[in-house]
Amino acid sequence: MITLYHCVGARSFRPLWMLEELGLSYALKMLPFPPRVLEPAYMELNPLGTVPLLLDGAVRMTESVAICQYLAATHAPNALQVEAAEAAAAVAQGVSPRPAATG
Ligand SMILES: N[C@@H](CCC(=O)N[C@@H](CS)C(=O)NCC(=O)O)C(=O)O
Repeated sequence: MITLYHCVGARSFRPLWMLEELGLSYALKMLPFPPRVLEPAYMELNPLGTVPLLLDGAVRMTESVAICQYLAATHAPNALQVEAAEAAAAVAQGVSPRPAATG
């Protein structure tokens, strides 16, 4: 069973949207923001204190973009899956965080 820890307005919205787009069943754990202050027990689950946190069996992930790629890859085939290498490159380029300025 997939479990997603989420705060309103946080980047955890990315995997939440992905789970909905894929039509997967999951448990959603809503947390107050910031969880490290308003829900200190959460630190036992995620010492980073950040959201998202995705649990899927033995898999534990805390990076929103990587979680979306993981869901697309592991819950294939699906409409969001990318077959061709060129398309995969474009997706990876598109979802990769870019530094604000590289001088
Ligand atoms: N690099 C992570 C960022 C995770 C992150 O910093 N989440 C923020 C919300 S967007 C958070 O939980 N902040 C609360 C805190 O640091 O106490 C990602 O892209 O998913």
